[in-house]
Amino acid sequence: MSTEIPKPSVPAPDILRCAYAEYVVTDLAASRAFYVDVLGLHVTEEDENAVYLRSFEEFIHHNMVLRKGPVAAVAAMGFRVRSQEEVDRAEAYYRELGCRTERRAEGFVKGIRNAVRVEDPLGFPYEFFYEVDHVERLHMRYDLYSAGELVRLDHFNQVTPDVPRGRTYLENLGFRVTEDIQDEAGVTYAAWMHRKGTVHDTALTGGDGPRMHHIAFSTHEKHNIIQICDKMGALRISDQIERGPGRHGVSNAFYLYLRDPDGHRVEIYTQDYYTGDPDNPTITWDVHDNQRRDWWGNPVVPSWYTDASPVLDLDGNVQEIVTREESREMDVTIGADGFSYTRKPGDAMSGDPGEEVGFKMGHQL
Ligand code: XXG
Ligand code: FE2
Repeated sequence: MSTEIPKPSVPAPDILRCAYAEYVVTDLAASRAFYVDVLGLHVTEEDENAVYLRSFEEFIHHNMVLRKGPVAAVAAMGFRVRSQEEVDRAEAYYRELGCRTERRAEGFVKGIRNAVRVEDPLGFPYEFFYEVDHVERLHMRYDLYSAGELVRLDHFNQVTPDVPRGRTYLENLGFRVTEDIQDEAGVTYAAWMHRKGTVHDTALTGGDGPRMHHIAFSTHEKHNIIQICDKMGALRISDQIERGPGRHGVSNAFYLYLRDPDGHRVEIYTQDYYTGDPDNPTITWDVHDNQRRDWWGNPVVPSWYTDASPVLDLDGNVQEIVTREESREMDVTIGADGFSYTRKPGDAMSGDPGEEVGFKMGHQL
């Protein structure tokens, strides 16, 4: 078991939100075609090495950078902080944690200056920034609005072997947990945590890591997600639809997971709930509740549990992956047929509609 991450004596930086991610892609033209032509993200700027993309309602330079490189990976997960002083705080905070940090006045990517990047204690490349170019916010450019429009960056999702360890680290950094998945023995399989008052800015998924599970963009409505499915069907790229569409249990959001040309996973997500009050209640789901990840009870495909993108260190090398020691959600929940209910008959709360289903399914097995 890995050691606990201490709480630094200096204050944590005031993080506003997850703001952008830098993805390394092996075929820039193919990735551009996916994110721009299929998903409709808007190009702020591009050159032969990189494409800078933003969502419909964004006013900062970008939410995603696609950078051409030899190995498909994630180079940075960017968080916007409240002021430039908060970038200094982030630097001091991670230095006290003993993490490698790098400050660049000119920024690491176009449109952002005076940023700090760190190799965080879980092995993820976090960036903290405030100074950023403002660009046209397209929110009322209905002349550009597509039927599957991606309107905001919503969250990141990170794979890490020891979820409670990561949770404590992120709580010390100022994140608040909104939901988690546990079993009867107290093993935590996943946790969702936020800064911006939604269900999450990032989530921890238990597994071999550090790896990036997905980046998620939101749409205004559920029908926008259905349109993305229809469009991908019409383009004959339905094999890039990995999971969904569906309704999540955790977060209550409507969702769809896609795989980009390099296999990086992107989630399309809409209509979770407000969590900004300090006493927002945390929801704990039983790992055996088969509606926790899909409210309609549809099974999660194995690739969703096993696949994720490598992350890079500050030199651009792939971070070494540490194996999860605790039990894996896929092993405790998916039967050979992929449809088995693992909640024991009678385990559901009385009055829970799942009780009857769990009972019936239990008899079928
Ligand atoms: O954003 C999310 C997710 O982390 O991608 C997955 C919200 C909920 C879920 S889950 O599959 O647990 O319903
Ligand atoms: Fe997600």
